[in-house]
Amino acid sequence: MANNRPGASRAAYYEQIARQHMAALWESLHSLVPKAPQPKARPAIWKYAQVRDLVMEAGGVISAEEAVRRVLVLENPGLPGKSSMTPNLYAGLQLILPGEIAPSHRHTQSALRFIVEGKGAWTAVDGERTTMRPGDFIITPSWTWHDHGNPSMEEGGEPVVWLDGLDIPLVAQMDAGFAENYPEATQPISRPEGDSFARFGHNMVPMRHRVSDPTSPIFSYPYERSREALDALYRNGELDDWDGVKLRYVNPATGGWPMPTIATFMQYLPAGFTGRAYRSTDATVYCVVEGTGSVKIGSDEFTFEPHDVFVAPSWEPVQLSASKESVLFSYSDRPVLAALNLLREERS
Ligand code: GTQ
Repeated sequence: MANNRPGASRAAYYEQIARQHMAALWESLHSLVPKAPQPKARPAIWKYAQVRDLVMEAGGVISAEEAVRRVLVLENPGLPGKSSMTPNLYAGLQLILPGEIAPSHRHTQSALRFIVEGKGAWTAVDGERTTMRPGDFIITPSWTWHDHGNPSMEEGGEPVVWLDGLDIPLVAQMDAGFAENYPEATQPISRPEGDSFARFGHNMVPMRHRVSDPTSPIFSYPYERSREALDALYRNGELDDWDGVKLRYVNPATGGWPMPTIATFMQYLPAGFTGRAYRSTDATVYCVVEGTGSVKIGSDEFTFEPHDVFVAPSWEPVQLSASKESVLFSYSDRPVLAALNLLREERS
């Protein structure tokens, strides 16, 4: 048999095999097994100044109760229709107005909340509420009941916006999504606010604590504490050429990542800092807390201001610069890459 059939004949052959649900690997081998990551996700930024009004307008479009979660999904322009920021991670801006409740439910997807604007709203997890303040990092572990609420205007409630980070695309890829609604709007409160922080937030853990859960037992990491640590380290002369001063959040019971599928970080860049280029196979979503500057991601360059959200896909070099002293929160799928021995990084 001749092994170099003309194109038309090859095409006919491909049609024949397609009818049997088969395909010619040799046509796609190079893209199925690339020499280096070829992310479909693109570097992108959401300027808060451009989206804030639209987020607030959502409050007039639908109530939190009807929406269940009133969120504008940030969709990577390279992943249209996928509700994804990166292949594994989701991002969205959630709004809760004074007096509203986002009803209790649970799902196998893990969630983080990074508070962007407004204070005083609460989220309840496992019978405990925590109050939100800008810059706080809050965890909703997989399969835990959670509801969000906001005191009424009379009680001093104000609109609160946070960035939701979830492993929705990863869980969908695994076909491992389960969810259910709680029979009431809010779950019963069984522990006073601050209980989990008292147990796990002070470099101590209860005497007979056994690690039975991969997610951190702390569910709120207050900004004040993280900011203070970064500040002290900078004053003490800690400054990495790539990262500035960068800390990762930990599960205090294990020293590992705070969530099984998502790593979180906070970093400080002094005014005038220009970082060197870094790339890694985890894809990272950044949220600017303080300051202004610019970031080069691959061949794109964006300027950033407080509350902007930007994304660095896998293996795109990232270079951060700060014109004013800046604080950046970020999250990535690093625990997944690391667990599967697929984490590679390069500091150049
Ligand atoms: O707050 O539980 O942005 O279930 C997407 C799915 C938020 C939430 C999102 C969710 C939630």
